[in-house]
Amino acid sequence: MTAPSVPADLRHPALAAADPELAALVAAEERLQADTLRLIPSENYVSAAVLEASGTVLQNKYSEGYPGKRYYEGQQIIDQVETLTAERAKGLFGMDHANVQPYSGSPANLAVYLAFLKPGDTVLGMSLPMGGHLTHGWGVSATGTWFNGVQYGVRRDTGRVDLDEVRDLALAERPKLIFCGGTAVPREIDFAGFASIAREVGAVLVADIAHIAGLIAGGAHPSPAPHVDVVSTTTHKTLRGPRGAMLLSRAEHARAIDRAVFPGLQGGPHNQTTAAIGVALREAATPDFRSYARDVVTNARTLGEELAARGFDLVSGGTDNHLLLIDLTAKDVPGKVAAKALDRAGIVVNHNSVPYDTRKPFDPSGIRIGTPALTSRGIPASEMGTVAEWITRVVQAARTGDEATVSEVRSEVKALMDGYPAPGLPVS
Ligand code: DSN
Repeated sequence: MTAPSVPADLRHPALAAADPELAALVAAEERLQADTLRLIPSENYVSAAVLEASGTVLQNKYSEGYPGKRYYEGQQIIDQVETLTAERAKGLFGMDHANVQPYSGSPANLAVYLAFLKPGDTVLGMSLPMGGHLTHGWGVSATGTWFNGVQYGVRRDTGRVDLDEVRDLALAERPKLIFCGGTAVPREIDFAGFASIAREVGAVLVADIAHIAGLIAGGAHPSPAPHVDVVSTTTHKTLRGPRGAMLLSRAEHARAIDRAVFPGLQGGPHNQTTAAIGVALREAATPDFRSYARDVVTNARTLGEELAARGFDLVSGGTDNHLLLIDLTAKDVPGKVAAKALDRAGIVVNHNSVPYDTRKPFDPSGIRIGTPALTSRGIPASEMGTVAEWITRVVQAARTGDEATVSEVRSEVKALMDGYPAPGLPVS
């Protein structure tokens, strides 16, 4: 992917003419994304083609229902857009059925509950502070309020999921639904191991692959397809598509999933997003994307080694995927203080709870970082030592209040970013 060399203020002429105030904000965000080292593992840069598809006239159409069975007329083209995108999703992920209408990951997961559970039924998922997602049955989420959420975690000594513990919980609680996957899981997910437990207790197994969908598509993480009943994923993380989601399933669950998404939860699908998902799926089926997925993992692994060599405490000791979870307790800096200092230095991460955290979720002990976005810029593993050194200097500066170092790093970050233009963004 190459970045267009159009100045930011000329890229959206109609917007600039109609609403200069918002156009200026868009241009400023473009500048920010161009100039900073974006390490939030759930973020990425989409291609110019995905951006274009997201802003098309497809957004003008209502199309409640599914191809061939709509509640509105005029679907000659929209049906084709949705069918093409769903076929690409099925092919790429090797599942029988694809629903490409969920608005995002949380609605997609809620649709899974609606498809298979009644209020009060038991769901087994990874707990949020251990790396899971709100919608895997965590208390403050609707999924932990309307359903009986039972949660597994990671072992204190390894930082990894213990399938014996998951099995014991499943046998004791007899969940109807089991989620595997999460939002702060640096290690490979054992889909076969979870499937064996789900079979034993008669539960529906859902793989939430939102974070690793691009790695799976690119062959850099094992696929859940042979093992699970349902796959839930967002489309905008490692998969590098627009903000959206998909539910894939075995044929026998297709009707339940479709009915849960519409009319169960949603109205009209966002057709411009569907098209952009289709574009991203086409991109993800290319050899270039396979290289990208491999490079994401190589970069994360290398960055992890460089950070560990500088005394950082990585949850589980490292990573198998795109993500690193770092416990800053030994560095004597709270995660949020470090994350804010890194942000001032042009390195964008998020503060994050670590397993068994003694601090509160809004002021936790850790930070979470990942390599999908920097790899989309083509930044190679040979630069990960530099990135680790910046993080080391800024975390130290955060502890001592050394703003001069923070500013110094910001200039160095900008210089490196100028050498690696980001997809879809202006280069000047
Ligand atoms: N908010 C997403 C993340 O950052 O991982 C999960 O939904």
